[in-house]
Amino acid sequence: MKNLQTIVSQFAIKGNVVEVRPFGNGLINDSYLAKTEADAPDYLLQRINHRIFSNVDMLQNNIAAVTAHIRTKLAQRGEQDIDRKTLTIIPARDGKKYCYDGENYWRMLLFISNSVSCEKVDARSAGIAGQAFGDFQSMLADLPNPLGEIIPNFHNMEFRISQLQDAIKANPSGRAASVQNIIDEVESRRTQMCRAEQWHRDGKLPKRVCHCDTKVNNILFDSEGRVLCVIDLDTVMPSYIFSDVGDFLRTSANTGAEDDRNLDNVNFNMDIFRSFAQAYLGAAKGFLTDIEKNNLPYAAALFPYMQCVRFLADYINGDVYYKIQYPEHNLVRTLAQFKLLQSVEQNTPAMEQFIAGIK
Ligand code: GN1
Ligand code: MG
Repeated sequence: MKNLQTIVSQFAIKGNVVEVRPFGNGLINDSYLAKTEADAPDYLLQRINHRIFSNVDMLQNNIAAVTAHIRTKLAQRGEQDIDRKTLTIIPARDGKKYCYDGENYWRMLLFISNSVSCEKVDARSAGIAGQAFGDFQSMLADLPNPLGEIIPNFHNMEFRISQLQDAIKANPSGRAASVQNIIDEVESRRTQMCRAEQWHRDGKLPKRVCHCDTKVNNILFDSEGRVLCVIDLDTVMPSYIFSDVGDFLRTSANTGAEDDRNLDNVNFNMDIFRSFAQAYLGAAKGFLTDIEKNNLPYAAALFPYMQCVRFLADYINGDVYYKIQYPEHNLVRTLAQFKLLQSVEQNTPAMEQFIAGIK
């Protein structure tokens, strides 16, 4: 890997960089904070994971389109301090939105100063997140040109099922027979869970600009706990709004861990659902259709189901996609996601009632 200072010098930044050091704990890209002298801004240098994001032009063009649009919206609203309320791509000196050093792809962002993120969700922060992700989708609802689908079929349930079927057929690990029960559980819900794709084909359900990685730690807050902006825009792409609702609830409304061995820990937290859903619907009501609004409970089920299918396929494939910490890790994850799904199913009538009561 080239010297980091040399890479930094490829970008059109202001000020003298005095230090470049590793920053944050992202699992996909590597991030470095480039600190400058005096009052010049600091920067975030990132090495792009080219194995996952193979089309770097599309990746950076998507992010540029999204952030430019948000910037315009914020200015129209009369917001101050816009550089801390959306990401800013710093171009390379040759004008490109990234730089290639012969081995790695790099990008530079303006560093958002004095910000914090939150890791644990309670009912209050779930409401803040619902508002933030709803507002994010809302600002992008009239983006003029379609974004590239950076990971094709990322949240396409039919595609994820076909990957599972391929895994079962090939059965490279020889594990398929041992997980027949859970395969049957998946199969019995298939048509119901694939209905988003069917609605889309029937022209009833639109794709919109979605974030597609709505973990709570992808929101930055200022020191007073107010939302600054939504970050980690790598997976922003056209999807059903269910992606952002469903993956937030999957990660935040689970009372246990994604890979909990003790299934008694894993339940769906309705307080978090209510708080998130109310705030999200408030922020997104300007563009949501009835089919989208009424199916938030379906979104809550779809994502544990999809993740169960993805972990199960990887288990049968012999653990080729997700990093594992022990041999049965993907099976443990599969069962924990399935337990979460069952808890969501039990809570579905209550969720539907709650949604129907929101005007
Ligand atoms: C991966 O690495 P992370 O947590 O950002 C995966 C998500 C899954 C998640 C499950 C590109 O995301 O889709 O929901 O693991 N990202 C990709 O933990 O496959
Ligand atoms: Mg991510």
